[in-house]
Amino acid sequence: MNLIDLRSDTVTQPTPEMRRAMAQAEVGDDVYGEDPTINELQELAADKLGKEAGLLVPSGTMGNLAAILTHCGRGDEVILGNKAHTFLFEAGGISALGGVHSCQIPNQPDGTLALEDISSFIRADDDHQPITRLITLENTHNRCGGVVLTPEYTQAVGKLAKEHNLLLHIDGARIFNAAVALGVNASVLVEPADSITFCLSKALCAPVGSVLCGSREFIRQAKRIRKQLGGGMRQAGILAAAGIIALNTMVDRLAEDHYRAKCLADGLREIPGFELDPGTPYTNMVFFNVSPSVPLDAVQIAIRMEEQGVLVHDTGRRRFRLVTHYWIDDGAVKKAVDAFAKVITAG
Ligand code: TLP
Repeated sequence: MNLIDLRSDTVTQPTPEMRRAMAQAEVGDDVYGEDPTINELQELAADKLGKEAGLLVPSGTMGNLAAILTHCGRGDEVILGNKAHTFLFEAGGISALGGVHSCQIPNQPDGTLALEDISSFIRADDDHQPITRLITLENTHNRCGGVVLTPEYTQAVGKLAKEHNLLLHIDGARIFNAAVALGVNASVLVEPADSITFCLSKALCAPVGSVLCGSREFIRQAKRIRKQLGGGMRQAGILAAAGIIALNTMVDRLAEDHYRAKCLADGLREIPGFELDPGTPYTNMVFFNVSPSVPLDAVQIAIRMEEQGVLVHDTGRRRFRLVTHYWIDDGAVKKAVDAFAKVITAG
């Protein structure tokens, strides 16, 4: 039985075109900067994001970590949201490995950090306090429901950062989902940022990899940090080959994932006891709660869904996140909704 996997867009498999390109990729030793396919990908990525240079890293987590460790020294502070992926799901790497102090401020439901909150948490020049160095945003914002940050908001944060001599990093793991949802170029969304990480291995379907982009000087420094973290890869052009296909062919089609997320949400809304988050979905994620009237909790529902051939991710005792992606077609959406209805009716 072919499983329908709605746990994340990280589960996407490379397309046949990617597998062919990977088999034929010209490669070299990238620690010497000699892998032509990686060099091509890095230039393409930087170009798409309007930055001077790019650096292939094995994961989004390493991209964020390398960026923050490049921007901040030990004891410096980064302002980030209390629902930021870097705060919640990156194993505390910035503090464990970089000695970077995090100042978490509340994420608003729309994924933003209130400008007045950011301002009020910028430290005074005082020996008792860490030095505020960096602000980090996330676009799309995963735990806030896959919501999109607008160019206007990001510009406002960039302006605030400049006024206080701070740097701005964007965790843009799904920046192309945001760009497609807003109908703008991704470069517009990251223009005020000093650095940005985006992932090839999520909705863009490449098997491995993220790219960190920024100025040439920033990337030169980040490359050394990547080496320290053990992320200097060798003939990884095999991976970059898939990344090039991802950037060239998989971005515009993200609109299909967003459409299918809407269809999925419309179907789930009809199931008694399913309470969809207001506004969901914004991009490719559907978030909902299961009301106390349903006798099963989220783990029990997930187990029964797996028996029906559908993998789903519980993000709380009565909460789910479902993610659409390239390998979820219209039929899969229908089967998933039918399976949920069956599981809930059977109790
Ligand atoms: N997110 C994963 C899980 O870790 C939660 C997912 O399934 O969504 N930034 C954001 C906004 C992310 O959502 C993720 C992955 C990352 C960074 C980290 O990327 P990887 O998994 O490549 O380290």
